[in-house]
Amino acid sequence: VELGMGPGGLTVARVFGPAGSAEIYLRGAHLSTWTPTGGTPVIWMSEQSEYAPGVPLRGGVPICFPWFGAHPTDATAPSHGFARLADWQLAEAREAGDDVVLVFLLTDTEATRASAWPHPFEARYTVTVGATLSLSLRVTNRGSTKLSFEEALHTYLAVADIRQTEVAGLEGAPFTDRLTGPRPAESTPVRFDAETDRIYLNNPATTTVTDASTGRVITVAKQGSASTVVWNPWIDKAAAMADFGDTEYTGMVCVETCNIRDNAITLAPGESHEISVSYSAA
Ligand code: TA6
Repeated sequence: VELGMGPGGLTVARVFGPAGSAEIYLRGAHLSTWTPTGGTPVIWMSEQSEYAPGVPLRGGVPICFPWFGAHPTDATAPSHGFARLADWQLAEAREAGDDVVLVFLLTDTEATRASAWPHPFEARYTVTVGATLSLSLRVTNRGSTKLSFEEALHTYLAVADIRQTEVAGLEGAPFTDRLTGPRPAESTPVRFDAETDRIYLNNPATTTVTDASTGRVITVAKQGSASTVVWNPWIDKAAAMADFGDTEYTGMVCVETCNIRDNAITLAPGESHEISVSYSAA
């Protein structure tokens, strides 16, 4: 593991393990790339991503915490919470067999307490880089009152052609489409031919992302997560984002491991909760 200076002057931890390599920016503990040794990148990053203070990276694994989407009451609060804009501390970096394990920490600050979310907390994010990529976020309530929050590992997965990609594992589960509202369960895997923004609640399922154009299957296995979001911005929304190339939507799909909305987490003082997910590509 080496710490270096990345674009925009951001500090980045570069991991070169025997079984896989990765880069994680301390800003947001934001993993931007993971490549199994001998394989091709599994995590997608936009060529247009900004690397400036106050602007989240576009791609990789944004940590959405302590709210998902717009803040419920404060329109000036950042989309998807403050964690992905905060500077996390790299507390540990060690080898474990063929894997490299990194631990990042974030605790409440004057700014977060003054912001739309005045709660003492500790967040511990463990990244295990190897032939698979494992991510685990453990949040502890450091306050004296109960603490409720939303969380998401908002992962951008790389595909060769979204039009030949399907996400399986959610068949039979009802969902809410952010564009058209509650929808009945479908019996077939999710396929993409337009902007897709689906929230599946109360659903612990492992999903697979199959890109028929290359035959690659990415497995997304999660624990401690009751919600899954599947998102592709498609043409118009991609064109509307300055940090998203107009044709880049064809090369990515977000499969997000979350606890949001009805699945938000509530912790008693001193209590912790862990959400984790592992990715493997074959
Ligand atoms: O996870 C899907 C979503 O909520 C979309 O609605 C879209 O807003 C996306 O997240 C990206 O959000 P961001 O704030 O990172 O641009």
